Amino acid sequence: MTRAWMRTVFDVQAIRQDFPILSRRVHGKPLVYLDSAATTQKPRAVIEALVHFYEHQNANIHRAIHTLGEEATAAYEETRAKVSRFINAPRPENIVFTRSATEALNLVASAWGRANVRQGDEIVLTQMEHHSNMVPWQRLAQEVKATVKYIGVTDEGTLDLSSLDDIITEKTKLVSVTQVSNAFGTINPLGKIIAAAHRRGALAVVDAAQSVPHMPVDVQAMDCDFLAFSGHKMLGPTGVGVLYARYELLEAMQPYQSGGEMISRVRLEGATWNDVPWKFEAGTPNIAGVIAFGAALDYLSALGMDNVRAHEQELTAYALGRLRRLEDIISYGPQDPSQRGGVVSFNYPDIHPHDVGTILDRQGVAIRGGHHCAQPLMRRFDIAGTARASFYIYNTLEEVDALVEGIEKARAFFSHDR
Ligand code: C6P
Repeated sequence: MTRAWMRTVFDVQAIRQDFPILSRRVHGKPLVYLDSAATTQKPRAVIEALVHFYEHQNANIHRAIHTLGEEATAAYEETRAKVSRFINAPRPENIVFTRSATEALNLVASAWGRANVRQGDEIVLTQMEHHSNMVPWQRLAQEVKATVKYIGVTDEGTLDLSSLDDIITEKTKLVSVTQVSNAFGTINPLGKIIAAAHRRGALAVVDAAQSVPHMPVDVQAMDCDFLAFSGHKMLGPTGVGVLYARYELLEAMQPYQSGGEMISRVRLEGATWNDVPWKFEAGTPNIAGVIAFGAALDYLSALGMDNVRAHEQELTAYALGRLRRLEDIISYGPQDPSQRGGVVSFNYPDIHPHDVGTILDRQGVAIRGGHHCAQPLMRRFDIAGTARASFYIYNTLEEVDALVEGIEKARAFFSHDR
């Protein structure tokens, strides 16, 4: 197979050396990790940052008056500044650390939603949302007697914007949309949707769990009001999420959780709140995780997010081309790689995606099979789930070949079975 067209945007083999786990074997085969949309592997720099913190700096933050506490606080706040630069937020105070993208979205639904969404109001989502960007809004709507409306999905797996002006109306209080579908990889035209929301006076929330790790994201250019993502999907440790919000919104919002850290003064009669963003970070946060997330941001910044995007687009184009040549396979989402992230999602008509995943695992190839926490999207396509391979900076074209060989084996195995 000729690969003369491959543009080498960075040295993938050198990158692979930075990821200790990539040298392990699974069922006697070299690990081919194609499940980065679920969580990415971690480079040595991130693992070492965790160890360094616990070996040299471990202390609680924002309260200690000793050296360790001061160093830990400075390192934690430095990551906040790095996050704000990474997504071009106006200032570090726009960034709230949470446990996950899920918690960031729940924070908005709870702290902003309960105060601003009333009976008869409308919340607009899409049919392709991850459950984390659907269930919190459904619960809010049920609680305050608001209505949830959905932007539909075309047969190609893109958003159907033909009746956008009927869906987003003067009753709409908030529109919350994923930038990239975790299930199909579709990149959504956020500019159009955010502009429509703002024209009607509604706020725009972006679920960026599958975009910030994979492409340059500029919250000011995007003009969103809130944006959520997770550190573990971009080389960082689990247990760290990010909520970006416009400063005035954070100032006007009531706290999400209460307790230590988030207060200014507490009396028996009541309490006043800390400044933004700390009023949204009650209790001891994941200090080591946030600091190590800073190392992940350094790693990605050094590669350049344009390069990350170009690399994934190349892998995706190659994978789509190879999948197209497999008989009977159904591949979901737009076929144009420029309209999708580093995800390919597919099915054989008579084989359950879990079975495809199990056979691939025997070849050392890790993919995800199932509904990908997007059950309404699966229902729209009348399927139980899909098999999904998702790429990142450390994946190679040879690994795409290993995927396709594994798929062919699964196909042969189950044809034999029939
Ligand atoms: N998607 C996947 O395999 P958390 O779990 O909070 O870090 O991320 C939630 C989330 C929110 N939005 C989107 C678009 C996502 O893809 C995810 C996580 C994983 O696709 C786990 S289901």
